[in-house]
Amino acid sequence: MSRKAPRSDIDESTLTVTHPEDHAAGPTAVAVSMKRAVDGMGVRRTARTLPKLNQADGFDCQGCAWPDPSPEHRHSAEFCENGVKAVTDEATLREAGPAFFAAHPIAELHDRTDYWLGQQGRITEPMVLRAGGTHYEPISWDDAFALIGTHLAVLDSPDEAVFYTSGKVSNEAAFAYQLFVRAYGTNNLPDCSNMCHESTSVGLAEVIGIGKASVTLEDVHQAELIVIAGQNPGTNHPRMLSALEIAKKNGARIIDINPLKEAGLTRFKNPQTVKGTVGHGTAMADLHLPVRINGDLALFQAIAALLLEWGRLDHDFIAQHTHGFEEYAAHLRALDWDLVLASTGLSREQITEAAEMIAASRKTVYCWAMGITQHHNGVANVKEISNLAFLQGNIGKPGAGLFPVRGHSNVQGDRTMGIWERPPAHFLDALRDEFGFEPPREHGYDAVAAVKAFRDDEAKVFFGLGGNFIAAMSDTTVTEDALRKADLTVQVSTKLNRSHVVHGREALILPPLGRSEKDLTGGIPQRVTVEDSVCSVHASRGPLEPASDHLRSEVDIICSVAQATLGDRHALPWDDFRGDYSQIRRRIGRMVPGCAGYEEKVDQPGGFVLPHPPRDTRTFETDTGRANFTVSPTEVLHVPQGRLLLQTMRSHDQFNTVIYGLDDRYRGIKDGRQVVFVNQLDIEAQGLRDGQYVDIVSEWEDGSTRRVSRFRVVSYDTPRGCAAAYYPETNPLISLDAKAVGSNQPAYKSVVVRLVASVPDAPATGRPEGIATEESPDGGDEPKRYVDPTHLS
Ligand SMILES: Nc1nc2c(c(=O)[nH]1)N[C@H]1C(S)=C(S)[C@@H](COP(=O)(O)OP(=O)(O)OC[C@H]3O[C@@H](n4cnc5c(=O)[nH]c(N)nc54)[C@H](O)[C@@H]3O)O[C@H]1N2
Ligand SMILES: Nc1nc2c(c(=O)[nH]1)N[C@H]1C(S)=C(S)[C@@H](COP(=O)(O)OP(=O)(O)OC[C@H]3O[C@@H](n4cnc5c(=O)[nH]c(N)nc54)[C@H](O)[C@@H]3O)O[C@H]1N2
Ligand code: SF4
Ligand SMILES: [Mo]
Repeated sequence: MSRKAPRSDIDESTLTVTHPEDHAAGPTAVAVSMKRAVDGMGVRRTARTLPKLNQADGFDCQGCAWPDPSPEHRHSAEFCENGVKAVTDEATLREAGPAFFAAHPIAELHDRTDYWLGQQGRITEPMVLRAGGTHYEPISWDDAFALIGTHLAVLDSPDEAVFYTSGKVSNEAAFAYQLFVRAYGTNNLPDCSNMCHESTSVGLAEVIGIGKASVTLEDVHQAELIVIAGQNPGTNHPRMLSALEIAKKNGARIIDINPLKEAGLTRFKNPQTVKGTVGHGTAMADLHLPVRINGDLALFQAIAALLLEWGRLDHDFIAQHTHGFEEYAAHLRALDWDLVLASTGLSREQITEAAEMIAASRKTVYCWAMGITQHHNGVANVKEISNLAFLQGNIGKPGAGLFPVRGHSNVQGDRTMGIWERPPAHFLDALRDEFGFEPPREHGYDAVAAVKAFRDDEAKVFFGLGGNFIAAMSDTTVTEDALRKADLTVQVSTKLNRSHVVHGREALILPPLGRSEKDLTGGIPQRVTVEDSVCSVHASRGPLEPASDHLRSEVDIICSVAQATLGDRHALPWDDFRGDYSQIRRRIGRMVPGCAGYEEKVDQPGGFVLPHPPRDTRTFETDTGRANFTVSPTEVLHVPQGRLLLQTMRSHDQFNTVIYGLDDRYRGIKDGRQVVFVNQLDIEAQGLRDGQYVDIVSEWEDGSTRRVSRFRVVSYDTPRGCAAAYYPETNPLISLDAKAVGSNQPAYKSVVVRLVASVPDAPATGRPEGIATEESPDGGDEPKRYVDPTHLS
C-alpha cells in the first residue's frame, strides 16, 4: 500500500542540530513566548489575553490539564511558554475564510502538512464539500445542520455513526453532546483519551475504583519524594516545574524515570524568580534512571521486591485497605533479576539507589504520562505503579498519591460528563431518570474500533467535536483509507488540519468560538466549566471578540445538530440549553456523580474539587472493596538483532498534531522535524553515521512492514537499543493492531523498527515527496513479539 501525501512543505535542509540544553525555561522561554504572542496576535490582543489566562475571572489555558494554584496563590503571569503558544494559535489574526478555500482546491490542501494547514489561520465560516466537489464552499449553518440530520436519519442503525471528541471541549458542550448522541441511539463516543490515558483509566479503575489522580496540587508541594515516570513536563506540563520547585524548597527529592534526560527534569530556571532569571535555577531530578523503552514494569517490580526484602512496608495500610498482597509478594520473591536488568537496561545499583530513596520517603507522589500508557502493557504499567504505592500506603494521605498527569486541558472533564464509549450502567440510569428516555446500553466503538468500523463498511458518518482524529491515530494509511469510505465527515474545528482534507463523500467544517473568545450565545454572556488533572472544576470566560461574526459556540452547534437530527424526540431542552448554559449545569448537578450543586459551586473563585473516595477517605470502590494488588508477568519486549525500539513523542514546538514551529530547543533541534534520535553505539553498530538520512521501517507480527522516509539520524543520549522520533510524522509506522491489552490504546511508544539508508542521502527540501507505506514481508529475521522470559537470549 502506498500513498502520495502529504508532500513535505517543510524544508528540512536547513535543519541544524546542537547540544541539548541542560535546563528548561529561563529568560529564553519568556522571549520566545512574547515573540510568538506578538507575531501571532499583535500587541493589543496579547495585552488583552495573557493577563486573563488561568485567572479566576479569566479563561482556562487551552494547553495542558495542569492544575492552577488556589486563587490567592496565583501569579499575575500564571502561564508558561507553551500556554502562550496555545493561546496564540487560537487567537491568531490570520483567517482561513471562503476566499482561502476558493483559492485552494482540496487536492492541493491534501498535499500540505499539518504544519502548513495549521498556519493558515482561523476558519471563519461553515464550509461544505459536495460529493465530487473540488473545493470547500460556504454553507449556511441551517443548511449544514440539515445536511447532518438527513445523513443521520437514513442510516440503518444509529451505530453506523461515530461521534469523536477531543479534550478541549467544555463540560457544557460535552454534556449536551453525549446526551444528543445517546438520545440518537448509540454509545459510539470515542475520544482522544482512548489514545492518551485510557490505560490509566482502565488500570486505576481496577485497583482503586476510580480512574483519576488521587492528589491535590498541595500534595505535590508537600511530598518528600516525587517519582516522575514517562513524562516530559518541561515541554508538556511546564507549570509543573513551578510545583516541583516548591516541593524541592520544602525538601522533596525527585526520581526521573525516562530513556531521555529531558531538560525540564534536569534544571528549572523559573522566570518569575531572580534565581531563575540570572542565576542557575533549581536542580530538579536527584536521580535519573535512563530506563530502556518499555522497561518500567520490570523496574517497578524490582523496586517493590527490594522494599519487600527490606521490610519497608506500611503493614497497617496493607492489612486494613488492600487485597491480594500475598500473591503479589510471592511474585516479587520469585522475581528474575536477569530479566529485570535486560528489560530495564539499568544496573542493580541504580535500581537499589531508587529503592533506597523510595524506602526513606514517608510520603511519595507517583506521576506518569504517555511513556507509561502508550505500550502493549500500558495497563499493567499503571497497576504496577499502584502496587508500589500501596506497599507504603502512599495513597489517601497528605503529600502522597497517584498522579496520572492528563494531556488536553479538559479531557478529564469530558469523561466526567459522560464522553465514554463504555459508560457505566449507573450513569445511563441517571440519564434515563433525568431525561425520560432509555439510552442505549451496548458499548460503542473506541478510537481503534472506530477506524476498523469505517474500514469494514460498518460505519458511515464521522462527527468530530474538535481534534484531528486522522493524524492523531495510528496507522495513518489505514486510517485515511477507512475515513475516505465515509458518506459524511463533519469536523467542528477552529483550525484547518489533516482531518479536513482526508474526507468522506461529503464533508463539513463547522467553526466554533475558541475558549479565548466572548460567548454571547442566547444574547447573554455565557461561561463554561472545565476539570483539570486533580479533579478541580472551575469556570472559564474568554475576553476577546470572536475571530468572525459567523462563529457559533460548541454548545450552540451541538444543540442545533441535535434539533436537526432528533426534532422534538424525547422532548429534550435544546433551546433552554442554548439560551443559558446554567440550564445545562443544573442538569449536570442533578445527575453527574459528585456534581451536586454544580452551578453554585463553580461560582466560587477557583471552583471546587470533585470527590475522590481513595483520596478523601481511603475508600476503594473496587470489586473487593479494597485497593487491589495485582500480579502482572514480567514480560520483556524482545527486539530482534539489528532492530531498535522506537518511541514517538512531542517536540517543544507542537501541541499534538498542531505544529507551532520547527524547533525543539531543549533537545537541540532547530528548523526541522524529521529526525530520529539514536544512541551513538547503535548508529555505529548499524553501519550508519550521525547526520545521515534514513528511512524508518517498522516490522509487524503478520509480516507486514511500514515505512517513513528521510529522517536525519541524530546521535543522542538514549539507552542502547532505543530510538525516538516525533509524532504525528511517524504514525504511518504504527499498526492499528499495536495496542495496549485491556485498554485498546495504540502502543505509540514501543515500535520495533530498523533504519535503512535513504536514497538519496538527503533531507526533504519542501518539494513534493511521498511518504510510502508498504505491506509486503521483507525478510526481517523475526517479527515483533513479547517473549516468555525463558526464551530470552
Ligand atoms: N506543549 C505541549 N503540551 C502538551 C502536549 C503537546 O503536544 N505539547 N500534549 C498534551 C497531551 S494530549 C498529553 S497526553 C501530554 C503528553 O505529555 P508527555 O507524556 O510528557 O508527552 P510525550 O512527549 O509523548 O512523552 C513523554 C515522555 O515519555 C518518555 N518515554 C517514552 N517511552 C518511555 C518508556 O517506555 N518509559 C518511560 N519511563 N518513559 C518513556 C519520553 O522520553 C518522553 O520524555 O502533554 C499535553 N501537553
Ligand atoms: N504517534 C503518536 N500518536 C499520538 C500520540 C503520541 O504520543 N504518539 N499521542 C496521542 C494523544 S496523547 C492524544 S491526546 C491524541 C490527540 O488527538 P486530538 O485531540 O484529536 O488532536 P489535536 O492535535 O489535539 O487536535 C488539534 C485540532 O483541534 C482543533 N481545535 C483546537 N482547539 C479547538 C477548540 O477549542 N474547539 C474545537 N472544536 N476544535 C479545536 C483544531 O482544528 C486543531 O487542528 O494524539 C494521540 N496520537
Ligand atoms: S502548564 Fe499547561 S495549562 Fe499551564 S499555562 Fe502551560 S500549557 Fe497552559
Ligand atoms: Mo493526550
